[in-house]
Amino acid sequence: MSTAVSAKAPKVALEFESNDLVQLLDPDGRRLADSHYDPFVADITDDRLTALYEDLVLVRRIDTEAVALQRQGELALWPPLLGQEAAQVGSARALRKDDFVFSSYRESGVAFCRGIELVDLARAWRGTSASGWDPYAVGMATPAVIIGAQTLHATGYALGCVKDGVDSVAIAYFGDGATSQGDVNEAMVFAATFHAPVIFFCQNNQWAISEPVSLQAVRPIADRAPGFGIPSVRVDGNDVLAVTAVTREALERARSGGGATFIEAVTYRMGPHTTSDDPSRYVDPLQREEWAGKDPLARLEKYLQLSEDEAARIAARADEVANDFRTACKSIQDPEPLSLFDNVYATPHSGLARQRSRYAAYLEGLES
Ligand SMILES: Cc1ncc(C[n+]2csc(CCOP(=O)(O)OP(=O)(O)O)c2C)c(N)n1
Ligand SMILES: [Mg+2]
Repeated sequence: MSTAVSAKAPKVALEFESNDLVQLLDPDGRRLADSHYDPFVADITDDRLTALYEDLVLVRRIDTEAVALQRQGELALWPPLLGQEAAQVGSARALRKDDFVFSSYRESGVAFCRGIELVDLARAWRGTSASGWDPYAVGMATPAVIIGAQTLHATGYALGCVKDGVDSVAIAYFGDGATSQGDVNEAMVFAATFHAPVIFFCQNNQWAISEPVSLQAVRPIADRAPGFGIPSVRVDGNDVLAVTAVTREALERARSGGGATFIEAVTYRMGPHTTSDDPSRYVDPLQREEWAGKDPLARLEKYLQLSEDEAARIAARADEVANDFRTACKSIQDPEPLSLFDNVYATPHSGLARQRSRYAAYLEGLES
């Protein structure tokens, strides 16, 4: 008799509180009081909040432009962040310059906040460079496409900070799907036992390509961290103020010797996994519509009630940034094909030299 169980339906329905999110700005733009988290954002006046709103608008505009550039053949691929702007901006803007980011492929909003040049952001996605920027110049490693690997890098970097006697913090960005990877769990064991000043920032966007989060977790993902000895918090990932507050708390803990924190930013991937994906084949339109009502930009618009002039200034700035991005992207030169072999190993390698000469012969054959 078959004993196969469906992965989609857990045998025992587990009840848990799903309303336990830290939220300071609700979807209707109402400011909610929170005696624990309010002090962490006491300095964020409406002016500072407007600056965060501008970041959200610019990041969304860059993302929309990138999707258009991919559709026009100017980029090979793009992983959209639509819907996840607040999770990325709120956390990245809380960091210091000397903190260090280890991200996945979807964190172009974090990259923007770290000051990465838009042209450098476009290189890898245009397929003209293996990576885009000098990590040490901006305090952000180039994106890891191997799911979860960057959590190990972040933990190792954080331990290095302790050894160097500095109070910089490492932050690893990864998705809900990544929490099923061994690497993420191994990183948490290491971070907990060695008190590493690292933040595990999980953007639970409800999807790992076409797999819903219910196939990764039957309880909230944040609940796992305490089992490793790491405090965790679930935050409304579409609330830029709440994300800033929980990230600041985690940074403070890490800098003062309190070790790691796990943040689950609950959000939604409003677009496809990448521009190669067709989510209409698996996303329930009603679920997407429900999340559209929790949009991270709309709630700030309702709260801030910007003047027409201010809104127009931000919109014009977004157009300008998108235009610069497009121009920079189209100006990227194709590299010499053989440069592909340049940075594979630090020291020459006979096997690679053989591959290089074979490829050179192949290219010559194309010319004749
Ligand atoms: C080690 C590894 N396994 C599988 C893949 C293929 N893959 C690419 S993206 C992805 C889903 C990741 O989902 P999640 O961690 O939730 O991040 P999101 O794409 O939602 O930001 C998978 C399985 C990979 N890149 N690396
Ligand atoms: Mg995901």
